[in-house]
Amino acid sequence: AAPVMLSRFRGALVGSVLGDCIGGEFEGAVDVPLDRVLQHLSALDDETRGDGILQYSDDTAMMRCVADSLLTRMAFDERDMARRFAKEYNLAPYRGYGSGVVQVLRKLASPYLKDVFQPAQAQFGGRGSFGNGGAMRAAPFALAFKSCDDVRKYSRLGAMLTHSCSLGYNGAVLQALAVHLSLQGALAMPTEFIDKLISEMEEMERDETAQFDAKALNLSEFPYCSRLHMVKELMDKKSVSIEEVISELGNGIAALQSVPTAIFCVLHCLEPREGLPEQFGGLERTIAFSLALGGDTDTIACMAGAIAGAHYGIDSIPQSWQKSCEGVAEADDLAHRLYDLYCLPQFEE
Ligand code: F2R
Ligand code: MG
Ligand code: MG
Repeated sequence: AAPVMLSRFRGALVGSVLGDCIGGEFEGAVDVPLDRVLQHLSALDDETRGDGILQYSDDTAMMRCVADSLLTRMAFDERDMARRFAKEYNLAPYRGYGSGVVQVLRKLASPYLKDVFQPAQAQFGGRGSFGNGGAMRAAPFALAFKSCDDVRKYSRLGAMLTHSCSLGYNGAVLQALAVHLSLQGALAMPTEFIDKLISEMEEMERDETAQFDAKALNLSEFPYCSRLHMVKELMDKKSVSIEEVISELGNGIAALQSVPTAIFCVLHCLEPREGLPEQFGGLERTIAFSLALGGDTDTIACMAGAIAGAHYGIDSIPQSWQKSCEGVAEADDLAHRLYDLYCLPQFEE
């Protein structure tokens, strides 16, 4: 089973980078006709465009910091991870970071900072960020840890370095668990997969802070569970329009409006879909569908790409797509090293 698992690890991180690079073209767009998406994707086959032409953004920059930190420290080390985020931002501030999170990243650079979770807690008048920045970089937690308990615990803490609102860090846990389950082959049974995620979020949203945040933001009592129930309803429908996905699940920069959406993109594209080329495999369909939603396309495609990549494996990703995106070789290397770490006995529960 080792080669299959390694292929899934590689698929997860390379899929995440591809989603970010390819999805960047439409980030913030309101109406994205499917024709434009397909045109953008077929241009990736044009060999005259040169290697690595599509640049990665903050999604990949921060995902690499998470993976590098877990690999170097062989554990979750909040100070090391925070330092890497700050250093990366300082080196390449032009990667399209969220407008709020940059304040956290600047504070994290201070050598005098005692509590690395404090800058995130000061965001948005003390309410913390509910953006999807914790979720977009969560995939390495799913690869590094064997048990669901550890994936849950460390993806939550890793997100809290920048996102202290429960909507922000719970979105990161949901994304990490989705990748983790997908690595285990759970997408072979889509209904069980979504049911498992619903029961995980039920547990998390019962928490007092989660209940408080949901109320303060005028949301339903169990916001992630409600969205995941909607994912399940949409999964059961024969045909689902782009408009329906946007209105029911969202396509925005908030974790609540993008993590369940990314999960839906993967589930919806497990089968061939009208309007998407017949020759497309599942991962290509997932990326194409994510882009057609518009809104936060780099991040939705990045998260969907990680979940789908973990399911289909590295061989499902066209070489031309891999060649077109910056940072693919580095992501592949990180995936190999995380796989080696995952196989170490001391990394077991
Ligand atoms: N920032 C972007 N895209 C915008 C434009 C980039 C463009 N490519 C360019 O520069 O040309 N994308 C990236 O940001 C998202 C991840 O953001 P993150 O890390 O969560 O940042 P932040 O600042 O914490 O939150 C994002 C925004 O959400 C709103 N928000 C969050 N919490 C809030 C709260 N409690 N109250 C009110 N608003 C809150 C704010 O508008 C934040 O700025 C990804 O899409 C990544 O790709
Ligand atoms: Mg981005
Ligand atoms: Mg984005």
